[in-house]
Amino acid sequence: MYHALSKHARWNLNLKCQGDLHIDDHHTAEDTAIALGQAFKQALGSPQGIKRFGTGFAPLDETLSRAVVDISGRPFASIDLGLKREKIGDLSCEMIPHVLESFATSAGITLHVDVLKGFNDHHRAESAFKALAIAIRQATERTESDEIPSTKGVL
Ligand SMILES: [Mn+2]
Repeated sequence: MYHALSKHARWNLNLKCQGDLHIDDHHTAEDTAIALGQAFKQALGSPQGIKRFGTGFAPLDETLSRAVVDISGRPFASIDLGLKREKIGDLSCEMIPHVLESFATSAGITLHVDVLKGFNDHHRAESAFKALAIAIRQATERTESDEIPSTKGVL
């Protein structure tokens, strides 16, 4: 899913993790998301001249996901993926929204991700990350202006 995110957000991502999978997948999933959020924030730098808002819709066969992002400096996440299985591969489904929440919190962005329809949990998770990638790519696009995109002048 990180691969789908980085591919479609057009990031150059190289992620290495030494986790504690002998216990479970919680820290590996959560802490990579926190690190990714921090790296995103650092790579973006000043929000001067970015679009700030981004929306992404991604279908995967019967599934459709929507992600809406605001590079706001206000960490908030509302995630509804509606996953029903316990696991996808070796990853606990409960960790998938947790990854998105952790990423949003550490990146300091407002993020809403909803799977609008779909039956297959693998499709639901994958399309959610693709929708997020599209939304982030749009929000971080540069505009002609180098203004901070906020009426308050700060983000
Ligand atoms: Mn946790």
